[in-house]
Amino acid sequence: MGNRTLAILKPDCVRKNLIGQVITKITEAGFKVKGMKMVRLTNESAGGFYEIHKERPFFNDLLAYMTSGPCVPIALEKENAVEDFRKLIGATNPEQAEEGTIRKLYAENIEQNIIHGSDSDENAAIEIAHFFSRKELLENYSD
Ligand code: FUP
Repeated sequence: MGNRTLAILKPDCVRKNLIGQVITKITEAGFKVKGMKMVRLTNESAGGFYEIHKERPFFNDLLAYMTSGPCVPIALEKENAVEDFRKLIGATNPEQAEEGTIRKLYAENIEQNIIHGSDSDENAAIEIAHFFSRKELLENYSD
């Protein structure tokens, strides 16, 4: 069971000025912030991050959206981080997300869905490394 996950507060979260509310939800759910920065993704960086979706019909739109403004990647720590965080954010499509989840509360639609959460421990490690150097994290993580 892993204890790390990567969140990204996506460009619509930043545009709607919801950074504070969403981080409050995350920390109230028991996650500790271990790394955080505001970045404007390039096409190359967003394309690498969503490499798995590159053959999907929504890929170009997804890249246009993810590069449309700054976003906030956050490295998080908690026991059972990946699964607990996916529960907290809710289904990819906010219409299908459970009441009280971050996407149900704040997301517009399946594309502009406010927040990302890693879907496995393996991907959490890869995604955290996409945004944070080992040195940046070494000082912040307890293990
Ligand atoms: P999630 O793991 O919940 O972020 O969802 P996915 O990895 O399946 O999808 C990644 C992102 O692609 C979503 F957050 C939004 C976008 N997407 C679409 O725009 N349309 C789709 O049909 C599916 C995903």
